[in-house]
Amino acid sequence: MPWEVVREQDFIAARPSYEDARVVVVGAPLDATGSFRPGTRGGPAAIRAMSYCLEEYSLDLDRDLRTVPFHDLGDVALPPGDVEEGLRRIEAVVTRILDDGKTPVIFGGEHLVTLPAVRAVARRCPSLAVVQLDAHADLRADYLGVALSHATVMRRVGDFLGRGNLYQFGIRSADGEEMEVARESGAFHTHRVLPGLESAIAALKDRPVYVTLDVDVVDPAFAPGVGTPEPAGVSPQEILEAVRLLGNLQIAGWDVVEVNPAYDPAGITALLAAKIVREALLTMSRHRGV
Ligand SMILES: [Mn+2]
Repeated sequence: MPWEVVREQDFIAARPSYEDARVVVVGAPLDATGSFRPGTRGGPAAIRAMSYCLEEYSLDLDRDLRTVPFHDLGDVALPPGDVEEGLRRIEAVVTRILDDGKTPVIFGGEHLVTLPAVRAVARRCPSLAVVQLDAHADLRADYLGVALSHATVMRRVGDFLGRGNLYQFGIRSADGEEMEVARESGAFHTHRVLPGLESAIAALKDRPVYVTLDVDVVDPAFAPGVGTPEPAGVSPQEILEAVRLLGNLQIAGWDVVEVNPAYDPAGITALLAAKIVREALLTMSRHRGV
């Protein structure tokens, strides 16, 4: 096998068969470059554990997750201490999922996991747009002299995809240099998510889209379990509405990153992430006619 994965508990309603799945969930528990407080390596397991708090049925979508053929592959085995090798392994696993004709949904892990995932998806979808829902611009050229970091990840994505293909929403933290770079983004909307997204939907609807959802876009009152909380974020209702809106697009890949169970004593951040994933799986599959 070109990959090595570690399997424990599945996300709720995942099917045992990889072969029959149209969508494949995989964990990427990277926890190496967080700039404030570590713990994201526990993110995928926490999201899976809290998924059992939810119904399979979505009242808002009137659809049941048990009707969606998706598989939970487990977590990519990442070698401690070697970030670049970890990124290579994530890219290899996502590439394999895509080569098998399936859509990847990635659980972080820190935000840097988006880089190899987008690389893999963009190879198959040259006209790819990336939608980022995040408190932070993540557009730094480097962080303390290091190019690969959760604080630089969207700059790196823009470097190879073209920054005009990057659509950013909910941003409420950046430095002056990042704001200069942000002008080159296809869209850069601060503080709120929905109004900007509604105005960008027309530009996005005819192209493949990769969604990267950093849970710190949600206010720390609702999502305290993140590496770098930022006050004054959006509500869970707003982010879930955004997820359902994005589900109308041609989704080529999706990630939910930065869940940090070390700072999530009640599990509410992982629970919100699990609900985001459920709604994403249901909306993606509706579009794909599954
Ligand atoms: Mn962030």
